[in-house]
Amino acid sequence: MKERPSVETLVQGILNQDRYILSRAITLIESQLPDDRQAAEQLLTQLLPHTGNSFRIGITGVPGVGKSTFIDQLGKRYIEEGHKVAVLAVDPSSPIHGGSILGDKTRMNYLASRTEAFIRPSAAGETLGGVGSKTLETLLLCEAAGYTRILIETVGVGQSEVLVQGMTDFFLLLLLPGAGDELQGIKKGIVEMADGIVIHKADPNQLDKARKAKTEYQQALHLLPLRSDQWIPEIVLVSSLYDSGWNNLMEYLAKYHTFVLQEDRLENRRKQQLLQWMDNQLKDTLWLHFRNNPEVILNWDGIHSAVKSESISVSEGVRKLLSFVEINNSYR
Ligand SMILES: Nc1nc2c(ncn2[C@@H]2O[C@H](COP(=O)(O)OP(=O)(O)O)[C@@H](O)[C@H]2O)c(=O)[nH]1
Ligand SMILES: [Mg+2]
Repeated sequence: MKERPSVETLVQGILNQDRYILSRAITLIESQLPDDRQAAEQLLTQLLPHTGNSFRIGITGVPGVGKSTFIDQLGKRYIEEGHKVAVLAVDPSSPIHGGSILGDKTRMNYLASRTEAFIRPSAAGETLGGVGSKTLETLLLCEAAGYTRILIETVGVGQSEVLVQGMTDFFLLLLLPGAGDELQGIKKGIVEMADGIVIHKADPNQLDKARKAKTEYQQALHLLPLRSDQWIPEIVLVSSLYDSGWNNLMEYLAKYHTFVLQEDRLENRRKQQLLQWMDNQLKDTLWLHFRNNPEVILNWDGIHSAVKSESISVSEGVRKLLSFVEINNSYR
């Protein structure tokens, strides 16, 4: 293992838009070692003033809907507009640096060959909040390194889409033509989270189905309560294979971007997100603190068995476990 560059070297390298240094810094962010954690925090604090200057787009949908292929196309268009594009992928079901991202890279041929693009899988942490907070920190580093479009791919499983929605400015849901929610394995609630929907793989021979799906989802969207920011999500038909629908989509994204840049909307959304992150991290930290308490560890199985065999109630089990840590008495 090569020695870690100093925080100062990392800061300078990132501000100079050095991709190698950016990679090293992300590795540091992902490290669980206490020393590294401390360095990572210093790094982030120093870079924070240089962050925030990107349009952050989250892309979700079931495996196989074509997210990676779509991102390659989207990234290409942004590069043609003069942007630098970072692609992060969050897949809590795959181990760090393993599995699906290798497959994903082969779907991102264009981006993989461009120096204006940076592709990085996001490490799976131990806790859900862990996965998300590393991705958020990685996103911030990419911004400091001059990336102006950040695309985050996430699989619509587990809670990853909630986390990714919580760190992006625009959350895009990719759906397939000709299948209802249930068939697509889309969880209830994801449609509500979306700032826009793409019916993907709307190839020429799928257009009828795609239009029908659009009508159905439009009806579903109409039933949702009006959003507090007044934005009305729309549905765009896109085929990445046939290169169609892209002008509409690019216009739509630009329209949203203009919209959020007005009246502090973006700023408010990001502030809201930050507070949410803090709460999540606090919950995770409290939970880890609790679970690592020696007495809790010692008594964990016994109390669980007691609840299972109904010799004590759930509340009593909770009370007993909490009695090992110092938590305000009002919870007991
Ligand atoms: N027919 C069609 N197939 C597509 C389109 N976009 C992607 N695909 C294919 O869908 C499959 C899954 O794509 P991928 O990008 O890996 O999906 P992901 O799992 O959501 O990231 C691949 O075989 C792609 O070639 C499209 O617009 N039309
Ligand atoms: Mg993929």
